[in-house]
Amino acid sequence: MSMINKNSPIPIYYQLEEHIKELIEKGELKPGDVLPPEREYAEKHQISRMTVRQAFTQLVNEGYLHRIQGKGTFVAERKIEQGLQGLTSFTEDMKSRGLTPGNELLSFKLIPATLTIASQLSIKEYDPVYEIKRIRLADQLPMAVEVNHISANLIKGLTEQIVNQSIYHYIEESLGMRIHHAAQTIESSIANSLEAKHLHISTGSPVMLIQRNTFLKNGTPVEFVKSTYRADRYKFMITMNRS
Ligand code: 16G
Repeated sequence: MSMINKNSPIPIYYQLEEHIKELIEKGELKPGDVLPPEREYAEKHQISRMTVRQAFTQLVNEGYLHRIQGKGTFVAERKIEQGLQGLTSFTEDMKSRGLTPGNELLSFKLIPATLTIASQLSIKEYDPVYEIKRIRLADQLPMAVEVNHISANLIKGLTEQIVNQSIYHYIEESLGMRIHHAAQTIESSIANSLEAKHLHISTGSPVMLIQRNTFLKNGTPVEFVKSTYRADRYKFMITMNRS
């Protein structure tokens, strides 16, 4: 029996959309499952293919489904929800979700600070900084591309081995410094060809660009980081109190 009620004032595409969402939420349709073709849905529910396409498009836009050219429409991976209340590291975030954090180190260099980096880190132009480019993985899937700049005079002894694990862990546990607060901006953007390659998405796909300046208690900047997150794998959550 079709769950579409043609006499309802609720648009048919929306009823179908809600029905598919429910199947995904109940786990009857799982990430990676392919959906029956639009034609099949249209025949089964006696509705037009245009209506089915409209429902699919909405679900793609909301991140429930994704299309692969020539292959079909698939159930997307669930988005990782990150709270914005606590100041956490990528490694901590993934572990707290039961996912295995990983890194693919793209480059690790000691370079002289440019004027922009120097002003972000409150150091002098040409002072030594570590520039660390990493792909951040969760259960081996790429989530973000991250470029950190860290003052080498403040955070001493960083190595490739350390940055292949957790930078925050090294700063706090090995150097005994306390990361205290951060200022972060989040904006939407689209992936350039290099980011797209690293994140396994097409050039021009939506991404979230996050910039974080992190400080010690006395206000000394610890890092200046630009992260590009896959918008289809991540969402941010904030709880707000009305005073
Ligand atoms: C997160 C932080 C980044 C920090 C990194 C440390 C965001 C947007 N950025 O990715 O600023 O450098 O964690 O991670 O959350 P790690 O300790 O695992 O190396």
